[in-house]
Amino acid sequence: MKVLLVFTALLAAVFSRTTFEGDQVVRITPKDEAQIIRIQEMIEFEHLQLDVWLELTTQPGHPIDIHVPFGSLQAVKAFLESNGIQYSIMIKDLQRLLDEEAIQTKRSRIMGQPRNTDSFNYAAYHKLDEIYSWMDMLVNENPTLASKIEIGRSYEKRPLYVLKFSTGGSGRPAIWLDMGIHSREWVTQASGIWMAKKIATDYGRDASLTSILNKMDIFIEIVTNPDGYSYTHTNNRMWRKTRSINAGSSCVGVDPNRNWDAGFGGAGASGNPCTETYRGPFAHSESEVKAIVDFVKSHGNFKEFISIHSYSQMLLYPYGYIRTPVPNQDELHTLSTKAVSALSSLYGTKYRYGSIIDTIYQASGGTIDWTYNQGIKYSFSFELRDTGRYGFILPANQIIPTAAETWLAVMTLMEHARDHPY
Ligand code: BHK
Ligand code: ZN
Repeated sequence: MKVLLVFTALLAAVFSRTTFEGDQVVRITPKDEAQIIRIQEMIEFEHLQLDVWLELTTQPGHPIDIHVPFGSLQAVKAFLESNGIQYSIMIKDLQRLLDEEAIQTKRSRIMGQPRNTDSFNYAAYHKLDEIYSWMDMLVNENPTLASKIEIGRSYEKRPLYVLKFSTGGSGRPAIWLDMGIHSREWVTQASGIWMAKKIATDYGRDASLTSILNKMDIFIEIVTNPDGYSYTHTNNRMWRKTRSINAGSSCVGVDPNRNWDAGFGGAGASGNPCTETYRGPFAHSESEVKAIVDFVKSHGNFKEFISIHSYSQMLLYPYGYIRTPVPNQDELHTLSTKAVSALSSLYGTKYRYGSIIDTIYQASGGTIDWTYNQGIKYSFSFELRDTGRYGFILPANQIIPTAAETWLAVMTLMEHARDHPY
């Protein structure tokens, strides 16, 4: 009997979904360097199980959002108060927000399986198999424009699919877009779906997109981290990293945005597998990263690379691992001004922009630093909505507005690449 009980408990531990009842997301605003150091110490205290959602910058006066488990709340608040550090509660009960999201997702499913990409619900979050079925429908409906390429397999052997939009030619200059390299950033995959549909719809109708596609190919990897994405649906909505097993550690996963061979192992990443910014054992150790590396190298003609994250509303360009400005920083900055202004023209959404290291913080081993160093001089990263009210749990009714406004910025970036061949 006792053995059975222990076994049942073990099973529950292995298969149960992580819940977040009473957990809060706390926004902390340090007023000086000393407070930043205290906060950093608190984050590194593993026992508290803190998960940094957003570090705006490591400068005084800029907020940090931290997901605090229920069991650590008292200790964290006492610590902050005793150090005179200002904080506010962004999310009062994380699980309540997740339950609401799950209800919305279920509600959207009563429509049943869509028969084509027109009846697909773009205003809802979808599971991996639904997204993969949607890809097949899109390709079937647009056989002369769209195709699907499997560029590799994830750690758990899921296919890594890239949609290719091409009107012909061979080895044309190309534009890359990826979403969901951090699996919990759900609005990014959802926006990717919307954008791919937009491309299929607008080709031959919208003059600017048509002229882009008459010169260049567009590649989109919508679910860049499918193992993580699947895990966010089945086990832990807040999963960020890959799902690879780390030798000598019980902690799972590598941060795929610290795993690239650009300043790999430097400041702005962690060597501890139990952190959310673990860089991995070596550069390109993650098959999800390696697949893109191999694809980009063998293609050899990518001119623009756009990697999409959420949240915090920012448009970023290299570098993240060093302070040295890139040679075409002025061009990237001016272009960012234009892109952000196009974005805000739709709903007034405000974006900050600049280099990664100046705008967020030092981050080594990041995607667009590697692509830039490969010679892709139009390398950008977005951080989509919002600025923290919902964070990663952005309500589904914001998917289409987010995708539509972002698309205006993406079009601006693509038009620039079209008009400045190199
Ligand atoms: C974005 C692009 C390049 C380097 C860093 C970032 C910020 C990103 C990160 O990897 O720390 C923050 C994040 O996931 C939320 O999208
Ligand atoms: Zn991210």
